[in-house]
Amino acid sequence: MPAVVLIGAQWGDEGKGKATDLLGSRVDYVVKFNGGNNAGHTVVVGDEKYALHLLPSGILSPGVIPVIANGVVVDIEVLFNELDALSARGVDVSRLLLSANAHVITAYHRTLDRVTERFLGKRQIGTTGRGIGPTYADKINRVGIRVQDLFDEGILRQKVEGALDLKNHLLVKVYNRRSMSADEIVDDLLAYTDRLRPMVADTSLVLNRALDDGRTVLFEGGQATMLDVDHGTYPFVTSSNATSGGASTGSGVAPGRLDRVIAVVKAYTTRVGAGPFPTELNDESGEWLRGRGFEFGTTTGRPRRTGWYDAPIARYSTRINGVTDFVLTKLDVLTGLETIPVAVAYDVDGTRVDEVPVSQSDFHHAVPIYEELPGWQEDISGARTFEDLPPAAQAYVLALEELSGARISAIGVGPDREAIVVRH
Ligand code: 2SA
Ligand code: GDP
Ligand code: MG
Repeated sequence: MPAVVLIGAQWGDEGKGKATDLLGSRVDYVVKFNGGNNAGHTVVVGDEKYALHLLPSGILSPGVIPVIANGVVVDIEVLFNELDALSARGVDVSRLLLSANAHVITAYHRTLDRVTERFLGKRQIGTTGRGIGPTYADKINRVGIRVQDLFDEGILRQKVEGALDLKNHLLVKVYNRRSMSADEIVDDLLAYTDRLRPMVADTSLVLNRALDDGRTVLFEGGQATMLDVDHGTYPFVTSSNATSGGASTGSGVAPGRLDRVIAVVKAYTTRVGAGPFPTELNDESGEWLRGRGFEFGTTTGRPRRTGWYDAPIARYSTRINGVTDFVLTKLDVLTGLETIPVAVAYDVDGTRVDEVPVSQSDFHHAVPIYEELPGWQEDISGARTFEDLPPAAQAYVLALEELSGARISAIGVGPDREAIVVRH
């Protein structure tokens, strides 16, 4: 498996960090291709728990070269804070490569993210406040700052001044805030250039050469399919392509070179931030799932919204991403239920709909049509083979596989690195 893409099938936090870490021992490169420090991946290694935001999860595997590719937006201060924190815990971070073409999150992007959310009031997206949206907006508007700009002070100053002009107008006239100083922003960025220089590379060239040489590359998606700016629940999405196509544009490795697409899917559903969520539970069952699954944001600590498994979303993910395999996570969280509802389709204004509706307003009021599957009471966290699972848990997995459109190759039964059942 020379090039593998690993993405989230739902609204994020499916356990991609753990899945990447698991594959990490078998790959040579782990590439982050979208998003920035809005991501939050928790990886548990023995007694140690690591929360990664900007860095690819592969940083924890000795021998793996972690790569931050061109599709990522990088907050340089956060980058060094995360590297320093890992170094202090004995992790070797010296192998990291950073694309010269990745865009840089500056102080004005963070400020704009927060003031825009406040301004939106009831219509807010519930962003992580890390400056992600404004940085991608500048990229598309062609007024972004790229990593390579940090190595030419004249160009950097020109670009920051150009980008700030209109923003200061907005900040002062519309948002009633103080204007920001271009000089301060430039000085802050320049302070990092010496430390950045050795890690900056043409990462597309590095990765393509690695594939030419028969190396294995894992592309690790941030956020997830339903948060993708094109295919998610727009406008309640993040501002990048979190689907498998993003692995190509976000890294400069052509689509034809990608061999497998692994989608990580939770045995139920969660979402952080605003937007439609048909199977959401606003009752004790929802509280129960949040408590048992410890569903709180890795980056912001926000409680995650919780609900039952939504098979139309899994099927949609299979279609949009070309999923070849699913990793089903957190099956252990469902232990103890008498029966487990699974959404197999929606009722939209009295009509049964089997696919995710293309109309957002239809999706907003889609009512799930549930099938009840038998639950199990046994602790499954020690299961290491499919046969170790109780018959009802096996049947649950097989039913989801049938409904979701691709094989389930591995099953998570606990947060630990070893708590996994590998089937294929
Ligand atoms: P943004 O900040 O512009 O990307 O926010 C836009 C929407 O995308 C959602 N989003 C996320 N959803 C789930 N997990 C994410 N990462 C963290 C985690 C989140 C956290 O792993 O727990 O700690 O709160 C993530 N990042 C962005 C976000 O909620 C908005 O709906
Ligand atoms: P990511 O953003 O997709 O990497 O996921 P997060 O790390 O934000 O959230 C997933 C959480 O579930 C983390 O706290 C993981 O330690 C935990 N986790 C992953 N797989 C399993 C599993 O199979 N069972 C349980 N109980 N927890 C898991
Ligand atoms: Mg997460």
